[in-house]
Amino acid sequence: MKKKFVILLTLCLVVHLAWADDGYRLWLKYDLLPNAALREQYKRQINTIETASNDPIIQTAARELQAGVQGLLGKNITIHAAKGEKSALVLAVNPTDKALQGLADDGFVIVQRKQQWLITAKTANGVLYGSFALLRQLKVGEAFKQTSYSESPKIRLRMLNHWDNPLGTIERGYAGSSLWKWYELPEVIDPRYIDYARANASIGINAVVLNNVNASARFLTKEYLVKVKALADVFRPYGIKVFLSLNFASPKILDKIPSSDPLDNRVVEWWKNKTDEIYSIIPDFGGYLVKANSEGEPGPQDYGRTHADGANMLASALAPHKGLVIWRAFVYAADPKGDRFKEAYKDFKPLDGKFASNALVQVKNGPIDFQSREPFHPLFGNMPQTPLAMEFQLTQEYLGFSTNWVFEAPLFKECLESDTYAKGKGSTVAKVIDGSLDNHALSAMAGVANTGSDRNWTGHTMAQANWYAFGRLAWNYDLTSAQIAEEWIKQSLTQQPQAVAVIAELMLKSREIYVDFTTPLGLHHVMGQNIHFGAEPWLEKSARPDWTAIYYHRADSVGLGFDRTSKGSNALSLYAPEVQQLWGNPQSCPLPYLLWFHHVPWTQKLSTGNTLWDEFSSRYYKGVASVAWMQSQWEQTKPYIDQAIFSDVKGRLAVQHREALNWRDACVLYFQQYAKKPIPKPYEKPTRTLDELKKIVEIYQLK
Ligand code: GCW
Repeated sequence: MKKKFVILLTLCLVVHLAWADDGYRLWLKYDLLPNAALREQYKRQINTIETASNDPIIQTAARELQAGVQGLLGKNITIHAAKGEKSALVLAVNPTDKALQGLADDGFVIVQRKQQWLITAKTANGVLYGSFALLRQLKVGEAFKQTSYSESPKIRLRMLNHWDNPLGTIERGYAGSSLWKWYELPEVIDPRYIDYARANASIGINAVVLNNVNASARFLTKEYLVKVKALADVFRPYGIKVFLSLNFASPKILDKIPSSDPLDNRVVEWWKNKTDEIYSIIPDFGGYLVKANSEGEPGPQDYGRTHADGANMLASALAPHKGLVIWRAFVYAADPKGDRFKEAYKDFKPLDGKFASNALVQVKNGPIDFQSREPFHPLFGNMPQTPLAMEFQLTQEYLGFSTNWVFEAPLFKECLESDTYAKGKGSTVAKVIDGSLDNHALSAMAGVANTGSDRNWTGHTMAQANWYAFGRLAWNYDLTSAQIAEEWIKQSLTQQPQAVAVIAELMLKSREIYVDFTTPLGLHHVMGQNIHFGAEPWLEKSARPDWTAIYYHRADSVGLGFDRTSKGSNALSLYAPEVQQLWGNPQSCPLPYLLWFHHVPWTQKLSTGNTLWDEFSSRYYKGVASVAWMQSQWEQTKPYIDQAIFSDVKGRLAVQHREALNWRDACVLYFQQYAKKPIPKPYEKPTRTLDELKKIVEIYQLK
């Protein structure tokens, strides 16, 4: 009896282990393709992998294809030198190939010709991306319909920004600690570094900034540079360049130079020597990312110099090595009477045209700070002489950390598709970023990484899709959110059509649901002061006025919202006239942006037919109900999803529901004090009091 029980238990465990999926493999699962017909078709077509090149990147591509084909098709295949055999998958770099004309260096062509598959590109990187594209096609279970298929990335530098600190913590990281084990490096190479590189390469990411923009000067010491080199060596065969964030006061901190003034020769010399040293260790080092004169970080303004002075000093140290300086525009002076919305514009607009040719200015998608919805940043379209890089945040600082399910592709696309009207209709933010609007050769899109040491990389399994979506959109921002969601689901979770449809719908609605139960109608920055997932609309005092909630929502007995028209801060005037027209009139301003630009009376009738108060408070109730809907929809996927992932997401949805209720009750009760109106029918008044909710927030804030 005992023995039988043990056998049964062991069996259960084996079955469980074989079935359990911990999310580690992301979208790179090479399990046998369920579609047998397709499998047989590809099996006939692919016998060997041929490559004439010893280039490490081509070798990476060949090995990845080998692993992929073996797993997906269940067929052993070998890699060997080019022989021109039938049914070979041939990898070739051929810059003069006519088929590649007009494609970017990283672009590729996949051709089926004379019973061969050819992946051709101008560079080894292109071949790598082509190989991953072929694998993607296999993984999603589709055959190539065309005999010739090509892609070319729209953005040159597709980069992740890690906000990782030397001691292993991550600023705004919700998926464990840093992936980089600084203490063990350079001697110990965690195999996870390789899987990280594979994941990035598979979606076209070709650059990473390893450390936090609130940078420790320590990263520039010899001791750390050899650690950075070890990572650069791992990433190089995956086509990924390494960058570092720097502390602008490094000359002072590290070598006691009495100043860090960018126009002081000792400082110029210091950066030149340091940069030369870095390149002697890492010859293909990418360059520097800089947060300066922002939130207490040092910078050129400490010496009465401009951001351009600072950037150009570094740019000239980097230029002989073809390195880049990426200078962040996230700056805002603490002015109680001002409007933070306008700060970056005020500092940077006058500097347009003053940056060196190897400098880019990196701008967050919106003017405040990665809120669940922001209008596009007014610098886009207003600095035509400067290549502007986009900064999106993948880590969900203001989107519910890793307990809320928010698919960010719609948020990214909303910004990229916004029209700046800088050169007339169609001057989208995407065209500013990709350099096509103003003819810039440099272009970059950065995502603040959401990765960490959690086994599934991103804490919430669904947040893997944000990493994936970022890479895919940086490569091709014309992909739709629906396409990206479907690709990701089919590669990561399931190919069962009904489950794919259910999950895709959840993903596509998730961001709007989050907006509804947190900050509807353009409300913004009313989250908890330290821990940014809870509501704290009553926050009146902080170290700076623009870190409070009341600075932004401006609730009073008349109404709600920040007047940024000419009667208010006039931030609207920073945009082109067409944009001003779109957002400037409270009667016609699209509801998602209403409270960003207008102080609207509680009693004003909106386009929905409801008054502001009724619409606003109803959104919170609808948002909570939508989370309950997400929970019930998720149940439907149970038969088709790995059980470990199913249960984990189910648990996180339950947490999201609890948090949504907290947001709803806190905001509805708080703002009701100003609106002095009843909760609209058919909704019930919250059963908790405002004081009770304040207590909950206090507990979360660890006050
Ligand atoms: O949103 C704020 C974050 C800070 C961050 C800063 C920035 C790295 O709360 O944690 O610091 O933005 O982007 O520099």
